[in-house]
Amino acid sequence: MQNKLPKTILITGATSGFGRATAELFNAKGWQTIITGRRGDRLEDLARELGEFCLPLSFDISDRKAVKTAIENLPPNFNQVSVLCNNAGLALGLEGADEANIDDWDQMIDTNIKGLIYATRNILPSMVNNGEGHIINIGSVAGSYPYPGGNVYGGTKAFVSQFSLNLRADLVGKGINVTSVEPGLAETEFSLVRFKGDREKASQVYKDTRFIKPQDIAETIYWIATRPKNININKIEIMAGDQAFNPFKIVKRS
Ligand code: NDP
Ligand code: 8X3
Repeated sequence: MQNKLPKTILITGATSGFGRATAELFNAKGWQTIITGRRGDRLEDLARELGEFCLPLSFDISDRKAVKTAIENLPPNFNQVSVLCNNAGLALGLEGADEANIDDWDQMIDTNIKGLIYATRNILPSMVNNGEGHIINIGSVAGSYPYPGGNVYGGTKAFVSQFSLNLRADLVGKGINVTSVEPGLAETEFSLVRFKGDREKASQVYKDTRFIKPQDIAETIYWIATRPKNININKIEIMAGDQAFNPFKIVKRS
C-alpha cells in the first residue's frame, strides 16, 4: 500500500528561504511534502501552491510537546517520512559576547539545537522501524569558521555538524542516512531576522556580491536525498562564489 504513495519529506522552517525552496523542488519532483513553521498563513499559502500532496503543520519547533504531538498525529498518508530536513533555525544579533542579548542566545539554542533534536528524536523510531530514512540537517559554515559576533549562532551550528556525525554512529546498519549541509552566505530572510526587521541593514549584507540562492541549497538537498544507498554524504560545505577566508586577526601592542 505504502509503495503506491510518493515518498514523503518533512521540512522544518518551510515558510521562507531554504525550506520553502526545498518544499517547492521536492513537490515538483513528485514527492509529498510536510511543511512546518510558526507562520500559519504562509504555510497555508504554500500548501495551496503545492496542492494535494502537501501537508502544512504550524508549530514552534522549540516547543518539545508541540513537536511530539505534530509528529505523533501525522495522518496515515503522511506518516511514513523518508526524509527529515531539519532546516528551521535562525541567528539573532551580531554583537560581541560581552554585549549580546542573552534572550537571543536562549532562542538560538532552543531553535537550532533543541528544535532539531526534538524533531529528530520523534521521527527516528518510524524510520528505524521501516529500515529506511534520511536525516538532512542544515548547519552552516559558521559552525566551522568563527567570526566576530557569531558566538552562540556558530556554536549551535557546530553542534549540528557534530550531532549529525554522532547520529551516523548510532544509526549505521539501520538503513538511515545522515547528512549535514553547511552553507555560507545565502540571501533569504536570515539577515532580516538577525537584524530584527532592519531591511536596510539586511540588504547591505547581499549588496554587490554573488550570494547563494535558496534554490541552490534545495538542489543540493535533493541531490543528497536521491543518492544510492551504498553511500552516505556525511557533510557538504557550500560557500558563495564571492566568499572566502580572512587572515587571523593579530592585535598589535605598540
Ligand atoms: P529564513 O529566515 O528565510 O528561514 C528560516 C525558517 O526557519 C523559517 O521558515 C522560519 O519559520 C523557521 N523558524 C525559525 N524559528 C522557528 C521556530 N521557533 N519554530 C519553527 N520554525 C522556525 O532563513 P534561511 O532559509 O536562511 O534559514 C534556514 C536554515 O539555514 C537555518 O537553520 C539557518 O541557520 C541556516 N543557514 C542560513 C544561511 C544563510 O546565509 N541564509 C547560511 C547557512 C545556514 P517561521 O518564522 O514561520 O517560524
Ligand atoms: C549563515 C551564514 O556566515 O552569516 O549561517 O553565519 S553566516
